[in-house]
Amino acid sequence: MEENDASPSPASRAGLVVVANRLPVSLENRSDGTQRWRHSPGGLVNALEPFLRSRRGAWVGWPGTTGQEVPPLEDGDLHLYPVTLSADEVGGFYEGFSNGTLWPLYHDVVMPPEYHRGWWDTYVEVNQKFARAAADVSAPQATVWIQDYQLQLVPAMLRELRPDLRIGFFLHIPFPPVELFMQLPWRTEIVEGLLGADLIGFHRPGGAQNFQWLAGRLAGAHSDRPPQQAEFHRGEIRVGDRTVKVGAFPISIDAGELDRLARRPDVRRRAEQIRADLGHPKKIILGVDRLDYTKGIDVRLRALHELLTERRTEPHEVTMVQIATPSRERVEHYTRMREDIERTVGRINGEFGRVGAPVVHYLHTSVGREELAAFYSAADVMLVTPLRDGMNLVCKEYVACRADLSGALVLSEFAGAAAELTRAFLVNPHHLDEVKATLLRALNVPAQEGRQRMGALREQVLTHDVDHWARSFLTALSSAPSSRHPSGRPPAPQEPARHTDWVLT
Ligand code: GDG
Repeated sequence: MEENDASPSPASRAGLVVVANRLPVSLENRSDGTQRWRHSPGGLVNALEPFLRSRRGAWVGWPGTTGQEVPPLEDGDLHLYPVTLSADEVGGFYEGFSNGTLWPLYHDVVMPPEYHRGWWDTYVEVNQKFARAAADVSAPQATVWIQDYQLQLVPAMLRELRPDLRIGFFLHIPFPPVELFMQLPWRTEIVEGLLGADLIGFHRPGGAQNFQWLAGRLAGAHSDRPPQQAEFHRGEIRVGDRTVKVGAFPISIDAGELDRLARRPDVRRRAEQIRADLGHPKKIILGVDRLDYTKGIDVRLRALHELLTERRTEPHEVTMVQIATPSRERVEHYTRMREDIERTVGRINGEFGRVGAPVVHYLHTSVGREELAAFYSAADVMLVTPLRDGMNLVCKEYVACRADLSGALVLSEFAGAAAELTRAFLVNPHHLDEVKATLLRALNVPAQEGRQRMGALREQVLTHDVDHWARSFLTALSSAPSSRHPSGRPPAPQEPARHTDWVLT
């Protein structure tokens, strides 16, 4: 990567800009005092980076270190524009308001959200920083695509700074039911922040509907204007002289790339090696998640524990691998959840494991992409049991790795992906007996039924990939009515979308 000393000159400003909490790379301080950039894994990065790179765009985000000015840099075809944050800002904005307030609130309050005025103040200040950075890096009339719950105030702040821009916002997590959102002391500010966009995208139509209703109720509520300022119609919200489009755009993965990766001979050999290392069990069950309380890792462990206790399955027949990628380790709910999960793993292995043959292999680590594809290829049953998940990319990744149509997917009804992957073994993760029965069905599915199910799942995943998602969003954004573009219409995406079946609610 090449580093530049200065902020971007007008010539190097980008026509397509992604603004996200994190850059697709992190700057790491090493023990020898040197620094290095590392690619950071995660749903959002996996989804957007290839798309943006192919369009020579810019990415604005936090580089992962605190209190250190990091100059803009070029990473091949991608222009990276770091936003510097202090340790206090990370504490209040990221660990506090984003992950201690918004994350649990938007995930059905599966943990109690905390409301602190100090966190909110920092969230406002940091959103302002991101808005200024996006204003600096965007070419005249550029398209700016703001990502996710950490940056919900940026659309309105950016519109204030740069009314010439075309602004899109996509929420990667669920938008909550109205009665839960109404708990938020700063609900009006959040709704008004989002309404600065020309297009607001959600994974599911339900999220878009919830937002539309709230916009009608809350926009303008703190001003002298009469309440109910925003009027909404199907897929559109009128705010003063502007029209904001709202829609559902279910995100996906680079399915073709993963399909090819999983077919590679070295990845297949590694999958066989994993089976051998596990002692050639009859069935391998796999879980892959960020270690997060929304993902229902505890649910699947409890289900397995009860099935073993009731002798409905035998320890020599099944082996479970749980890859739990470290996540948000400074947030209190996460430390407690990790202790609970690790206690349950220890209990299962203590009661049912043998020397050299634990029942659950628990890896608290992040593995490389090829290794992950090998695990997906080795697993007979993939267990995806979130209590609530905006979409969930892991289940789609598993399907993309099953070219021979083997394998079975158990999927929570509360993941956004369940609306598309209807031939999975769908399950209510709050109903433990149902999880147990469904896991047994998946472990014992007749070969022909299994192949039919996997064939249907692959059809959906391979034809609705991340490229399709991004194009659908940008096409909708380019056609969204815009009130203040002084020099005419903003540029359309470089190529026409292959599909435009995005859903208006
Ligand atoms: C948010 C929303 C939505 C995980 N462990 C490793 C690894 N991963 C990769 C997976 C997958 C990604 O991380 C996780 O994506 P998910 O979608 O499952 O979940 P979140 O991180 O919570 O993502 C979610 C998503 O945003 C996109 O909109 O679907 O609902 O919560 O890609 O493969 N990758 C590697 N090693 C690991 O150990 N290489």
